Amino acid sequence: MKSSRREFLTSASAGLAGAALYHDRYAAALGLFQVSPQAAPVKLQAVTRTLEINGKSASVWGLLQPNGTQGLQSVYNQPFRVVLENKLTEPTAIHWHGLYPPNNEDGVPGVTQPVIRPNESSFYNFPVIPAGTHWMHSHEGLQEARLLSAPLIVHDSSDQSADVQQVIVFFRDFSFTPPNEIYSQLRAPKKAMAPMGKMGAKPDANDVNYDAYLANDRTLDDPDVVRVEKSGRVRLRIINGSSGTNYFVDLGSLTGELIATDGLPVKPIRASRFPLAIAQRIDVMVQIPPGGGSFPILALREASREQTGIFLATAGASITRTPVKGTTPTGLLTLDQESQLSAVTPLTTKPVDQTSVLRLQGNMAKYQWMINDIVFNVNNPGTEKSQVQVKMGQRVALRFVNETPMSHPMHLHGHAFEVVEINGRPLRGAMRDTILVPGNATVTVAFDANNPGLWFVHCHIIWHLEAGMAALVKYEA
Ligand SMILES: [Cu+2]
Repeated sequence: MKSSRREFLTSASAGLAGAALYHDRYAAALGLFQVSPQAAPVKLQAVTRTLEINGKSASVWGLLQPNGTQGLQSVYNQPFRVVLENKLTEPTAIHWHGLYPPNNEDGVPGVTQPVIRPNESSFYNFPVIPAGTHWMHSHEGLQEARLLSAPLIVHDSSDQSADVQQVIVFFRDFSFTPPNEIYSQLRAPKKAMAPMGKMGAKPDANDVNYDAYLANDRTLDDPDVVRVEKSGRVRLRIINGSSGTNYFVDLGSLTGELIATDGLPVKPIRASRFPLAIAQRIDVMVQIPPGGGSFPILALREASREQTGIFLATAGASITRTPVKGTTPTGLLTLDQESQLSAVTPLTTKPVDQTSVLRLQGNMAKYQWMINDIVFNVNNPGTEKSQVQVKMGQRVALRFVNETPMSHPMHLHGHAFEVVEINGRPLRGAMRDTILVPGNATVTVAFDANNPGLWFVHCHIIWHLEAGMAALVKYEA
C-alpha cells in the first residue's frame, strides 16, 4: 500500500522537487514552488474567475499562479520571491497571513505599502518563516469577501519526508450580494438601540447570513472528494478563510490529533470536533481505518445549521449525500479546547515588560466597532495614532477585554503570540496569530517585540474591521 502511493506521488509530482502531493480536483491545482535565489520569482495574479455556486454562476476573485494553481506553497526559510500582479479593475494589496515578513512587505495598504493599481505589480522577497498552514488575503476594503484569498503553505523538512498525505481544506463563506451592499445593509439606520455592551444582550453570532459556505470552492451539493488510502495517515491543513463565519470542524466518525494552531505546533490533543474561528488554521492528523470508506470533514457554522465540507474517500467508496443544512443547530464557539492547548515551542520564560489593554466595543445602532473608544479609519490608516507603543526586545502582553456580547477573532500582524490568560486564569497556551475573544470575555496574549515597524492588530470579521475595530502596534525608533 505504501509503495503504491509512493509511486503515485513520484510520478505525479515529477518536476516538483519530490514534494508533497495533493490528489483532489481543487488541490491538484495547488502546486509546490521551490525557488532558488537564481530562479525567476513566482508570479501570482489577482484575477476574476467563475465558480458555480448553488446552481448559479458566481463571479469571484482569486489569487492564482499563471498555471491556475491557487495560492502558494513553499519551504521553510526559502526566499519568498513573488511578483504579485493586479489583473483586477480595482487597486488591491495582499497580506501574507501567518508569515513574519519585514514590515514593508506585509501588504496593508496605507500602513505598510501603497495599493497595487490595476495592471501594476509588486515584488516581495524575504525568508519564508514560520513553517505551517497559512493563507493570503486582500487587505483592501471588502475584497476578501469576494474570495480574494488563497492557501499559503510553508513546508518544513519533516513534512516532506513523512509518509503522510497532505490535504488542504480551505473554508470560505460567499454571498451573491456584493460586499459593499452587505455592508450598507449592516450600517443602515436601525431602531433606537443602546450601545452594545450596555444592553446586557445575549451572546450573539453571525452578522451576515451568506448564500453559501464553501470548502475548496464547493458546497456539499457537489463536494470536493480527496482520494485516500486504507490505513493511510492524512494531515489535514484546515484554513478558515471566511469573511464572517466561525465554524466547528467535525471529523464525523474519525478522531483527529490536533498538531498545530495557526501553523505553529501544539502538544497533540485528540478530538473529533475542533473550534475554528475566522482566519485561524488547524493541522489535524487522521488515520484512515483499514477497511476504508468515505469520511466527511465538515465545517459546521457557528450557532446555526449550515455546513460545508470535503470527503476523504478510499477507492470505490461511495459518498453519502450530506445536506447543506444539518438537523441540529450548533452553539457558540468557546475557549474550552483552547485552554487545554500548549505550544511545542512556547515563548521563553521571562517577565512581561508591558501590558496594553485593548477594549473591544461596538455600537449596533450605528454599526460601529471600536477599540478603546476609537473607531479606526481603515480607509486612511496612516493617519491613525498607534495605541500600542513597544520597544524592540520587549515582552509585550495584549489584553483583549471584550465589552460586547459578540466574539471577535483578533489578529496581530507580523508576530506570533502565546495565549497566556483566559478570563483571569493564567496558562501557557498555544502559539497563534489569531485568537477568538468570546463575548464579554478577557483573553491575554504575549509576544516578543522582534519585528520592527508599524503593525495592524484587528478583528478579522471583515465587517467589523471595515467599521473600525483595529489598532496599530508601533515600534519606537
Ligand atoms: Cu469583531
